[in-house]
Parts: sequence; C-alpha cells; structure tokens
Amino acid sequence: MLTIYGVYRSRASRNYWMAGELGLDFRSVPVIQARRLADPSSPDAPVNTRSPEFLAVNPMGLIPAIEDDGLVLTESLVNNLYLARKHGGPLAGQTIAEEGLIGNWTMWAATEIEPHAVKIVLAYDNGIEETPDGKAVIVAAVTALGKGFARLAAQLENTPYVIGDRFTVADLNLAEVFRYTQSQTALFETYPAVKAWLEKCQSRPAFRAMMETRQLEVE
Ligand SMILES: N[C@@H](CCC(=O)N[C@@H](CS)C(=O)NCC(=O)O)C(=O)O
Repeated sequence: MLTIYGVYRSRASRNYWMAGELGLDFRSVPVIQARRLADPSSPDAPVNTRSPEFLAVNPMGLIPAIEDDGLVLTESLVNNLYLARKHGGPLAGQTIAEEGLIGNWTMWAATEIEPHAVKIVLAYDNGIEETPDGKAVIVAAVTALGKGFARLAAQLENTPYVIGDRFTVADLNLAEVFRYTQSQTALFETYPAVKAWLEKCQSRPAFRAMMETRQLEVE
C-alpha cells in the first residue's frame, strides 16, 4: 500500500490530492515540519522532519516522502508523476510527447515559479506580510512571477488545460504551486485565464476533499 509521509499543511497536500484523484488506498503518516514546533527534539514532540524515524525515510528531513512497494520517493512533484505513470488513466501522459510536456510544465513550476511563490507563503506564515520587510519580499516575488503568469495565460488561450483538452498531473502539479500565490489577487485579475483555470482545478472533488482534511489539521 502507498504511504504518504507529511502533514496536509505542507507540500504533501499535492500527493494527498493526487491519491484522491486516482482513488488510491493509502496510509498517511502525519510528519510535521520541525520549524513549526517549539522543541522538535522533546520526547513529547510529534514525529517531525528531524525525528530519526523520518530521517531514515528521507535523510534530507523534508516532507513529503512516499513509499510504495519498497520504493521511496522524496520530491513532491515527482511523486505525483510516478503515481500518474503507475496508475495510468487520463491524468497520465498517453504518448511520449505528452510525457515530455508534463515533465516540462512540472519542472517549470518547480524551478521558475515555486522559488518565488514560496516566499509569499512564508511571509504570511511568519506573520510579516504587513511589515516593510515582508511587503518588500512579496513585491519582489510578485514582480518575478509576472512573466510566469503571462506564460501560463498564453498557453491557456490555446488549450483549456496545460497540455490539452483534459486535466492531467501537469495541471495538478502547477495548480498546487500557483496556490501559493493566491493571496496576490491583483496578479490573478491581470491574468483572468490563470484565475479561471485555477478555479477549475480547485473545483475538483479530490482537491476539495484534500482541503477539507487540511482544514481539520492544527495550524
Ligand atoms: N523539493 C521538495 C521540498 C520539500 C520541502 O521543502 N518541504 C518542507 C515542507 S513544505 C519541509 O519539509 N520543511 C522542513 C521544516 O520546515 O522543518 C519537494 O517539493 O518535495
């Protein structure tokens, strides 16, 4: 059985959403980020990203990790590519060209979008979004993201989903990275095609179910 290590309030959300889309049975091990704990090494601390039992799974001490039939994978977006490939169906690429496009958009999300998007999320997580430093970080991230929003918007003028007519793992991976920018409403007003696409992705039952479970977790 598939095991997903990581709380829902982390990049593990991507893998939980994916498992839901595929209708997979899975075991969830709610490893929490050490940075969210006052004393991660306390004997009372919950299993966290510095716990020896989790470091045995991912020595980098980062969530999520998945384990499937003895195979351990530790990159959230690749975990989803693997699950799509393994279980097939419309979420997966049907041709080598589609596989190429899915890989291209996923790597683009990881390298061109996520580094900026994460800065926005962390500014809010750290409660500095209204401070001068926090505002400067957010403005710089939003400025850096403009080109990526324009790129995705242009693509969505050609096809309803990123690689064509259907929702695939590429959309899921991108939607989870773009979710980190959703506090920046002006960006989405400038690129209504991106806004409409993200709403479409987030209206899927598996996304909603994932978010419902996520809301139940302590902040
Ligand atoms: N490239 C990795 C990054 C994973 C990552 O940075 N995870 C964060 C949580 S979203 C983490 O585990 N941080 C450890 C901590 O904050 O203690 C992936 O996409 O899976």
